[in-house]
Amino acid sequence: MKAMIRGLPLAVLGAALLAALGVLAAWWTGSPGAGAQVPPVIVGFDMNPTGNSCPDDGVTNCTLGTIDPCISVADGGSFSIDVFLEALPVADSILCFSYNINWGPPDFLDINTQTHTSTTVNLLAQGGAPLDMSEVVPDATSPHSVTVADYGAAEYNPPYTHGTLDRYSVTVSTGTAAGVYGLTLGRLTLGRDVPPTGDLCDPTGDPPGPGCVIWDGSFTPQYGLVAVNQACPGQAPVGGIAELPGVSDSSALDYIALALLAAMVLLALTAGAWYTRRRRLR
Ligand SMILES: [Ca+2]
Ligand SMILES: [Ca+2]
Repeated sequence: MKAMIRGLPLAVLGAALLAALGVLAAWWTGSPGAGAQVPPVIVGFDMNPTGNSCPDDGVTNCTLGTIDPCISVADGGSFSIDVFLEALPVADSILCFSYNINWGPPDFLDINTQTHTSTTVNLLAQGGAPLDMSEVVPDATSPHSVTVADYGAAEYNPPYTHGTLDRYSVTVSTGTAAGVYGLTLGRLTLGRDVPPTGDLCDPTGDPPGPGCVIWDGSFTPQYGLVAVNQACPGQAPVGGIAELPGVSDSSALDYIALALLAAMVLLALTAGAWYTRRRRLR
């Protein structure tokens, strides 16, 4: 019995050290909360383009301001929106992009103008054979189909990790009933020239590529909202990469793992000191 009691601190010390090593190994090797997780590419609507700009100098990253989930506007009113990109892999090679903007019913929106240049992926300003096959504007009927491609060689992206993909000016149809309406993005693909990894945002492609997170009217929380003749629902705008879904969660798990590790080490040191003191007293 005495030997068992005397052995207890050693057992506690060993268990604590093993537990600490286990936590450290789990954290290091990429179990949930691994620090090495690659953030997903985010594509979505910013309902107020203020602060979004791309210098297009081939060096300076684009600027992405606050991502506004909603705009409040009277029927008949006009405003601009951006389709934005966040967490684009550096030095990727986007050769084309395509998507649909969907709205309604009701058919509450007209798209007046579209701009596919001065953006993060400025294919139309690159060499080769750029081609804009997007639906013409004005476009008064959903969906609005966008396809921009470079049929020449791929030019690798400048070190742009975020910014805008396109900008639109739109008008809410006169007589639209008061309500909150959402825009959604469909058939989104960022075609790349780096086989066999597949196209970005296209998990069903051949080969399948990594999917993207789409911040639109179907996302939780909702983005791409147009509040007609009423205020936007209570929803605070968020800014840039700090709000990347998944990243903050994994960071939180990393912190929990580190805290557990610290607690285990402290326990091990305490047990060790107690055991040493007991041996000295004997
Ligand atoms: Ca904005
Ligand atoms: Ca259309």
